[in-house]
Formats: sequence, C-alpha cells, structure tokens
Amino acid sequence: MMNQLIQWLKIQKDNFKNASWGLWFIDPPKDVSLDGYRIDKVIQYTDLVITIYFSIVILTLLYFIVKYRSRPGHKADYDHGNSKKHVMATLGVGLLVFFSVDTVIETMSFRDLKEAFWNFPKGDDVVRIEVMPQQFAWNFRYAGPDGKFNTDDDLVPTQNQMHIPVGKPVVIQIAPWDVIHSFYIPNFRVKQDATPGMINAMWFQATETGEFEIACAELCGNSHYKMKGYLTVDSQEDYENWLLSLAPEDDEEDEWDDWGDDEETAASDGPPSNWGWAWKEIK
Ligand SMILES: [Cu+2]
Repeated sequence: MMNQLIQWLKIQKDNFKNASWGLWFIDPPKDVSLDGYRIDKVIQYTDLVITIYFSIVILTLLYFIVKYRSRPGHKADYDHGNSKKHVMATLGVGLLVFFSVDTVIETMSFRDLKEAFWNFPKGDDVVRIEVMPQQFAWNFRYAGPDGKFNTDDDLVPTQNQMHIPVGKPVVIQIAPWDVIHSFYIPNFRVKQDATPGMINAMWFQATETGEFEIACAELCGNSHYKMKGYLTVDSQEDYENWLLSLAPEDDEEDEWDDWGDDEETAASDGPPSNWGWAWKEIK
C-alpha cells in the first residue's frame, strides 16, 4: 500500500515536471502540428487575464469583508451611494475587461484564421483526404493513383484508420452520412464540424510522427462517447507503403462486392462503398 502510494507520487512528480504549464492535471495534449501553438497562445492569454481579474475580485471582496466585519461598537451604515460615480466606475471596469480580454482574443483569433487556419495550402504536395463520419465511426477516402475522388481506384482504409505523412500540408473535406459530427484531433488543435448537406474543409500539418486520437466533438447519439479514430503520422516512405497496402488486388474485391449486394445489406446503417464526392477546389 505504502509502496503504491510512493509510486503514484513519483508519477505525479514526473507529470508535474513534464507539464508545459506546471499544472499537469489540466495540461493539454502535446501539440504536434505546425499551427497548434496559435491556439495554445490564445488559451494561455485567456487564462492569464482571467486569473488576474479573478484575483483582483477575490482580494477586493476579502478586503471589504475584513474592513466592514461585525464588531463591538461598530454600527451598520445605510448608504444609497453615488449613482453617477458608480455608473461611471462600472462602465470603466466593463470597458477595461472588454478591451483587455475580448478585443485582444478577437484580434489574435482573426490573425490566426487569416494567416493559418483559413489560409488553405495549394500546390502538388498537398495531401487530400475525404472524411465521412457516421454513427459511430470514421470513414476515410484517398484519391488513389488517378488523383481523382469517387473513382474506381480510390483507396479506402479500414474504418477509424487515417494516415498522413509528416511535414506535408493535409486538407480534409468532410460531410456526414447521417447526423452532425465533429472531427477533432486534440494533438493538432483543430476541429471541424460535419454538417448534413454541406462539405466542410480544414487543413493541418504534422510536425512529428506517431499515433494520435481522433474524437467526435459533437454529441451525435448514444454511442458518441466511443466514436474514436486513430490518426497515424508516418514518414513519407511509411505513408506511401501504407497507401500501397490499401490498393485492391486485381478484381478480387468485386467478387466480395457482388456477394453481399442484396437489398438487406444495401439498407444497412453505413454509407455505400462509393460514398465519396468530386473534390471541391477551395478558391
Ligand atoms: Cu459523432
């Protein structure tokens, strides 16, 4: 029992040392993306200013609690205050908060959107992936050798398995099969809703290899909590090999396709195997 406790304390100590903010229990997942630091900066700024304002409010409250505490010989004083002075003071504090919190965060966020998140990469090295979430799994689709989506040579990995190469910009287009879902990769600080009837887009770039979690960030049904996918960031070579491993072996697949092609399976709950769409170029 004692040994276990010591072991546990040691783990907590290591976590504390490795945590970027010192607060290991709220430390975010490691950022492995090109632009994730932008999100962290906004959060850190927000945390800093709200900590300062919260401290000021609590200290002021404590000061008045002590100053006007009940004690012998001290009578309560009834005062209607100076309404003009108090309105001005309230307005002043309100404006201070507005300009030091809201305005700063808004400015940072719009700069980040313009410089990074809405500034979609163009060029030949962009990796394109189509994503179709369903209740309760993630479907991915790669264009295959012809570079076009929704053609016979598309590459469709096992559900919930997504691979990308390290150091390359990745653009995803996402549309759900059924209800609203949200594609969220905490280690990349990015999230995009999948909205029925729309094709939404998002881009990101990995800075290191590894396996990371994909979570659904929109309550989408009774198994929402276990709607989990895996994003593997490969070296360029591993990524190409993985793509090769997805290529169907001559016609073998067709037999399997025909095999279960009766009405009953067609009416099953997932999307059909050709669920993709023509890639929409972002201007
Ligand atoms: Cu979902």
